[in-house]
Amino acid sequence: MTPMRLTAVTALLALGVAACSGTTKSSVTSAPAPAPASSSAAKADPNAPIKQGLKLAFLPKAINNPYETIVDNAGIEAAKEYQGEAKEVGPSDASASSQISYINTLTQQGHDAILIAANDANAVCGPLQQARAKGIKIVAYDSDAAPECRDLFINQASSEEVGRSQVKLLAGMIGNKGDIAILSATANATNQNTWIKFMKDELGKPEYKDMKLVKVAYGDDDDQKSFTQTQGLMQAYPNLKGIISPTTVGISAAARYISGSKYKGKVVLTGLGTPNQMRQFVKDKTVAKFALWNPKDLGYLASYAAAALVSGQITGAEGETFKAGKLGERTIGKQGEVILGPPFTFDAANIDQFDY
Ligand code: RAM
Repeated sequence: MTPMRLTAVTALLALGVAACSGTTKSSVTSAPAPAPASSSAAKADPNAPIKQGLKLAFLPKAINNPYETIVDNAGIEAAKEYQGEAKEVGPSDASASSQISYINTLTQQGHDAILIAANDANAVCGPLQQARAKGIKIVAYDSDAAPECRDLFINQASSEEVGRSQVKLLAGMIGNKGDIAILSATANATNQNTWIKFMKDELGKPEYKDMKLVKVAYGDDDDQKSFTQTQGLMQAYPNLKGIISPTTVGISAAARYISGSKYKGKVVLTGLGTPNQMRQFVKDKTVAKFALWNPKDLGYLASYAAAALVSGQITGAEGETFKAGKLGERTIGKQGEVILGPPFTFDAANIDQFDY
């Protein structure tokens, strides 16, 4: 953070403290409303250099989620390429309100940007708005916050493509026929809920008329809960033919359960997983195919996008472009969304080529 920014933030903080001491409850609620990203008064300067010494913080859904760790570590490494500093802080569970206190602390510490995989699109909105009012840029990645509360959303893949391709993947393995279930993350997760919406839409097509979605279960991106939920699905739906688990935590827990049960070879499991977590279940034939993107690239892209925002290369408006290091030039789409790329399908033939 530059000295000028620091002074401004310090002054704002001092003002905030002064305003808070001795105020009534009602007067505390009048935080200034920041302008939405698209109406930003600042003009983008694509040739502006990346500012030196940027301070970024990654706030994942939960710090003990191996997927989020890969993403954030890659973002932290990327910051070194442009002489910035990045760190990861976050809650140990992915519940709706678990990130709020972290946002407040990061705001007080005066970071240049907060990057967040939101556990709940709306629960984090107020605190994020307060951060923006202090000049902090907000980049959502992996799981979006409400668009009016962030400057950009770095999406790992087109949400529609993820949702529809997951159904196609499972349908291909069960001959488009039978009862199926979804084992999701938390009930509030923006990314999973968007994918599930497209899965349901895909399932409405005539070619899937013999496939029936009997249940959407939630493992809360908690390994043990996901394991137990899988067990519960098997018991409640004896005719189950397939499960889609669009969460790396869910699919690995479900695979672990199935691999040691009588359902191995009978119930087809697919979803989104990391090759390193899924390798043993592909090798032991519990799982034939699943999908993902490169989580390292997601963190890398988010890191560069935050740096471009803070440096004024972009403001978050549709059509602006920025250079994301080794990933090349990227363009901002509608509603501040930047898409990493298409999902990739892993199977026994290719899984050993990947190490993440
Ligand atoms: C889990 C999380 C994350 C999601 C991946 C696929 O790790 O829910 O948000 O993107 O799965």
